[in-house]
Amino acid sequence: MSCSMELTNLETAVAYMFSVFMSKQGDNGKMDKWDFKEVLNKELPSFTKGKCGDEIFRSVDLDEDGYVEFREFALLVATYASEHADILQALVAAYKSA
Ligand SMILES: [Ca+2]
Repeated sequence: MSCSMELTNLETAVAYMFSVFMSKQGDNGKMDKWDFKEVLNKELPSFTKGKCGDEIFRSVDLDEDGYVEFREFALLVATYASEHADILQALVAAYKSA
């Protein structure tokens, strides 16, 4: 195993996803609805366009505790990626041309 801390692009993407969650989690280690909706608008607008933040929150909060845990957040991102090939292709094209 390498001792280098150089990250691959995929590791960077996963680390960024975790850092987004960490920046908005409360003292209980979870994201409340207000911060979750802010993250949706700021970080995932391509996937959430035209959708209701409250509905997304209800579908993401799998244990129905009123908060989003990292596991629930990661599942949301993975679900968006796996179920929206059209959006992903547009994002990849934009990424490659940047
Ligand atoms: Ca929850």
